[in-house]
Amino acid sequence: MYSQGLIGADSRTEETEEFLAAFQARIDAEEKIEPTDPMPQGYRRTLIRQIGQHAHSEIVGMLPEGNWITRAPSLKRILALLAKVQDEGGHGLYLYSAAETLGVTREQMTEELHAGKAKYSSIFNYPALSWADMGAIGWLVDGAAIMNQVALCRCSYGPYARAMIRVCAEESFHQRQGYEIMLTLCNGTKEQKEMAQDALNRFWWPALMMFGPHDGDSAHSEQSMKWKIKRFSNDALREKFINATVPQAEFLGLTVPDPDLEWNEEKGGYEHGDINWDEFWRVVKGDGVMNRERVQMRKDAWDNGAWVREAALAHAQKRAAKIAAE
Ligand code: BYC
Repeated sequence: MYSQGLIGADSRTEETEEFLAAFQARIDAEEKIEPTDPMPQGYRRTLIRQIGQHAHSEIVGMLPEGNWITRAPSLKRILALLAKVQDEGGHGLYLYSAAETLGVTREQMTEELHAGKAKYSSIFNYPALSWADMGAIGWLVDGAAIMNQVALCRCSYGPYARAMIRVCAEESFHQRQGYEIMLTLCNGTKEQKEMAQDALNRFWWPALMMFGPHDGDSAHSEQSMKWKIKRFSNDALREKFINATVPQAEFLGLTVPDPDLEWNEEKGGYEHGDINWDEFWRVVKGDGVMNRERVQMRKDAWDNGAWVREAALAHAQKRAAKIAAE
């Protein structure tokens, strides 16, 4: 299989100082690294980890919203939500394909997710309790995802950077549909506005956690930024997100649930309260409210879909045999 060949190519390439310096020079010159280019094992491993986690986040991320499709309040809302959830499935597929160019198979990545070995975004381990959560997820979760992914469009690895361009275009539609749900609720009855405020209260802090641990606790940031996989640090993106989102909350007439949030004129940005990092690590390590249920749903979908994969394979084999016999 070609992917095995790629891994082999790395292990044959001795990582001499000259090799590493030449690779870094390509990165510094803003050249894109392509699948068949020689690359350090660490660069390959980092990308497989990050792209794999990103793909899993898209696929697991379909679950909280998928659950609301039949309960959306109008035909228009059903159509928009259905389209959004389908887009997320598509994003997962581009990302699994991008990771496959690095020599890992989709089956391996799926097995790791099901075994609880591969991570996915912490945000999807929180429940979606009300219709307003569909607004908050689109507005805040997709809003945070875009803030991170716009930077990834300039990632040094070509297939990942190119996948991100399409993903970002679709995410901006997702963000707008979420904000529009919030706007409708905030211009509605007192109960609807309270529902929107409640969703903001529950999703604000988990959305900030999506950007990852503080820079000081981020194991991979320094090397990933040197390799231009990441272009901004976790804290820098989190601050950009807060600065962009607080005025949007004000426009909705909602209160951001952070009493310490304060504009700092000097730095031209907001100061914010402490993030509950104990909660973050608990959720990342598998002990959030929804972790077990989310992984079980993915396992069930995989098992229940086995017949589809088998049928597709049998059909392809039959066609190939027919063509060969012609
Ligand atoms: N959740 O050294 P660090 C979306 C892990 S969803 C879970 O800073 P890195 C969407 C991290 O993996 C958005 N784990 O790591 C879909 C590492 O653990 P390992 C998905 C987290 O990689 C549907 C450890 O903590 N977006 O689009 O340099 C509907 C130390 O962290 C989290 C992406 O995945 C977290 N929040 O930076 C709506 C973007 N944060 O691997 C929306 C691509 C950290 O050593 N990924 N960890 O065991 C990235 O940009 C980076 O991987 C991160 C973390 C900024 C997330």
